This record gives sequence, C-alpha cells and structure tokens, in this order.
Amino acid sequence: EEKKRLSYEQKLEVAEHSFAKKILEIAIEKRSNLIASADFITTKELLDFADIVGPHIVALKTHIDILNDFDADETILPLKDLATKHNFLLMEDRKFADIGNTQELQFSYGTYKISNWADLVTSHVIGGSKSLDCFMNVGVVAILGMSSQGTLTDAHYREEALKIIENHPSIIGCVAQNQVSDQLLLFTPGVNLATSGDDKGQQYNSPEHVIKNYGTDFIIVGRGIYKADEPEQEALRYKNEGWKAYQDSL
Ligand code: 5FU
Repeated sequence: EEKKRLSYEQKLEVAEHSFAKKILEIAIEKRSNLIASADFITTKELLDFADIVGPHIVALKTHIDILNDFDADETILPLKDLATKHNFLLMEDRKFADIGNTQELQFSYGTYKISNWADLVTSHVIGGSKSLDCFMNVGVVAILGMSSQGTLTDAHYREEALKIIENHPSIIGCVAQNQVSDQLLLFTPGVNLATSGDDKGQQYNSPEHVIKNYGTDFIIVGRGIYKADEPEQEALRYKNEGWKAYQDSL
C-alpha cells in the first residue's frame, strides 16, 4: 500500500523557513520536482547546462569544489543570473561534517564563499545540533541516509540523526532513501531511469519508485541527465515522470 502524501500546497501552508517556502512555490509554479545535479569540472559546461535545463528544474545542485576553473566573477555571477532568469535555487552539496566553528569558516570563507550565493546547502549532522547553528540565511538539507552501497547511515544512525533534524530551525529537510515525517522536505538522489547503479557503489531507483514508496518531494538526478545525448529532452522526461508520480500519489 502506497503512502498518501501531502501536496506541495499543503506543505507550503505549514512551511516556516523562507527557503522551504521558496522551493515549494517553484515546484507548484513549474509543475516540477526535479533537481538536476551538475557535476561538471569546467565553468562553461556548468553554465551551458544550467541554461538548458533551467526552465525545467526547481534547483541546480552543485559540487562547486570540483571545478577546475572556478572564479567568483566568471562562475558565480553568471550562475546567479541564470538562477534568476529561469527561477531555480542553487543547492551546494557541500556535505559539511565538522565542528560548528570550522563549518562556519567553510561556509563563508576560502575560495568558494558558499554563503554568498547558495540558497540551500547539504550538511551531515554528525557534529551534533549546535554544529549547525552557523548556517544562517540558507536552507539546510541534512544528510539522513546515503544512496551508496554499504553506507554507515543505518537505522540506528538515522533514528538519532532525525532527533537533530526535526528540531533544528535551519533544517528544511533531508537527503534520504526512506520515508520521513510530513514536516520535513525529502530530497532523494540515486535516481536514474536507465541503470541500477555504477561501479563505485552508487545505487539507483526510478523517480516513480522513490516518489511513491518514500514520499520523496524532490528527486535529484545527475548523470541520468547531464550525461545524456540530449540533456534538455532527458530533463523533461524526468520532470514529467516525477510530476506524474507525485500526482498519482496524492
Ligand atoms: F547524499 C547523497 C547521496 O546519498 N547520494 C548521492 O548520489 C548525495 N548524492 C549526490 O547526488 C552525489 O554527490 C551526486 O552529485 C548526485 C548523484 O549523481 P548521479 O550521477 O545521479 O549518481
């Protein structure tokens, strides 16, 4: 028996965090629950991709530290312009995992100055609740469970992690491969229509599987889209599959 879920409109009514509201509003407006992961090593590829898939996504997920040619003016300024042009959020998948003081430094200083441009950041909660207090003016998406084979995020870890996640005001939701409570937004990576995994431990499910079985709010698709021959067409395919599964599960 598939779980009946809250609609994006219902989640919007109870959402408290401004970035939770923002991503829900974009989902409703675009009729999309798709986040594209843009795991490119050059700025040109990143920007070209963002412009092509931008109309179809609610957020673009980056690993900004894998760019070979990162430059605040050449990378971030045009990326922010594209986010405004196409109305999507910027989600930096930094996966913070340190003490609060260090995370505060990693969030605002160094090469990437994430706090200047990211709307959402991912963070582990392994450092405990107070380690997350440094994330101001950003929506935190906490890592509850990972998609990779052999991950240590087992049931006991997740139970303890949820106590932090459900009680921290900066956390808008979590990354997980399982159902969570209605007040959290659920982001699920490890989504691919063509294959069941890679040779480095990644494990995939279909958009329909995660949305109907876990109640996923936002699917995160990387290689399924950016490695496709026609990324825009493939983005549309995932967007349509994701939206249909969402509507079916209401
Ligand atoms: F937290 C996680 C996780 O549990 N699994 C993931 O795959 C994050 N990810 C990210 O989603 C990962 O770092 C990639 O950026 C992306 C998945 O990419 P793929 O090409 O669709 O496998």
